[in-house]
Amino acid sequence: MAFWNRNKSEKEPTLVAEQPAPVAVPEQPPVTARAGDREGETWVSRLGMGLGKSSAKLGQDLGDLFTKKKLDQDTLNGLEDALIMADLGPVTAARIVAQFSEGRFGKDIGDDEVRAALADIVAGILLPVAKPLVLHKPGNGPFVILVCGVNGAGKTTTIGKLADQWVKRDGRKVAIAAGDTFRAAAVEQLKIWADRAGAMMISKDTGADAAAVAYEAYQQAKDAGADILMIDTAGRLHNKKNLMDELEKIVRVLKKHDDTIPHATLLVLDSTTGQNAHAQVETFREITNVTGLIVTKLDGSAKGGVVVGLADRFGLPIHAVGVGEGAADLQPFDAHDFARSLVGIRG
Ligand SMILES: Nc1nc2c(ncn2[C@@H]2O[C@H](COP(=O)(O)OP(=O)(O)O)[C@@H](O)[C@H]2O)c(=O)[nH]1
Ligand SMILES: [Mg+2]
Repeated sequence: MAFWNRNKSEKEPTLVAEQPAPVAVPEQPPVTARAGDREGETWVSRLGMGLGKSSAKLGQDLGDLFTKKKLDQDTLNGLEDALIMADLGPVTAARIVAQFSEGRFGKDIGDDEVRAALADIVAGILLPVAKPLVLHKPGNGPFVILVCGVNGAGKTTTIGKLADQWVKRDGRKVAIAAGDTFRAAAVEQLKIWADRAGAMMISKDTGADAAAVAYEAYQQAKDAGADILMIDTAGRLHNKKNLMDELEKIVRVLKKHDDTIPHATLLVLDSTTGQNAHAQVETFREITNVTGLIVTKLDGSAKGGVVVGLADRFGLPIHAVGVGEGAADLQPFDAHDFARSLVGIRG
């Protein structure tokens, strides 16, 4: 089956700069509503509105650069700067500019043609990674998904959205394990999502061993006949060693049940952290076998271009993107729509 798809009471160190992340689970749109059902609004337009922050700047820069004249080196340098400013990263920006100038250098080129050409090039980078998460039913146990990422990236929210969609849209039986055992509020937040989705929630007391939660959750999910088990984890560990130890232990104990577990390990990245997302991918790949990405907060990000750099550099599948806080705001990642939106092509 193809899935297209804080109340910070204490100060805790993270891998990235602290960012305000209210813990409150927002009001949901009606369960049957999808982003596309909102009046006159498709998820792409929602992405467009959000990416507006990224594309407004890039769009403006492109407009200033290309005023119907021959494509020269100065303009290409300006284009490279504009792409870097839009968070695509220097290596990817240089690659795009090189491809763009091919066959166009010294020729007259207008604004629309520039946007269309750039959208094509960006889509070409994104297409290979725009892959749905493919679920299967392994033997008699659930399909196990380990969800990792730094504090505030959107792990818990993403798990809630996935659960909601898989239960309500696909009729799957979903279990969720509260592997972020640091704070009661973290478990509570997950429970609200699980209850709303109609998913089974498996948790232990605050401070419990996350690996023990994961180990027992698998057995309980299996006994209950769950199709999917998602394991939430903490990203607020004190340093990389702690993070590594905890995730490794979770994976190790899961493998005692079955060597093929976890079947997927998703890294959740907050697009508003821009280039820092690269460091997060590197760190988590050292720690665990990341099989795919989910990029969140594209609805309000001025740094959506980072997605292009991530795709270009790591080639990891991007399964879905977060475009809001509601259950319907997790959407399949569409390479062409994203590319067009980024360079400011509407509709
Ligand atoms: N606008 C927006 N907010 C999001 C999105 N995903 C998560 N959030 C918010 O980001 C904050 C942190 O999310 P959370 O799931 O608690 O992060 P975690 O620490 O990784 O579990 C919460 O306020 C979420 O509502 C998204 O796609 N768009
Ligand atoms: Mg969380």
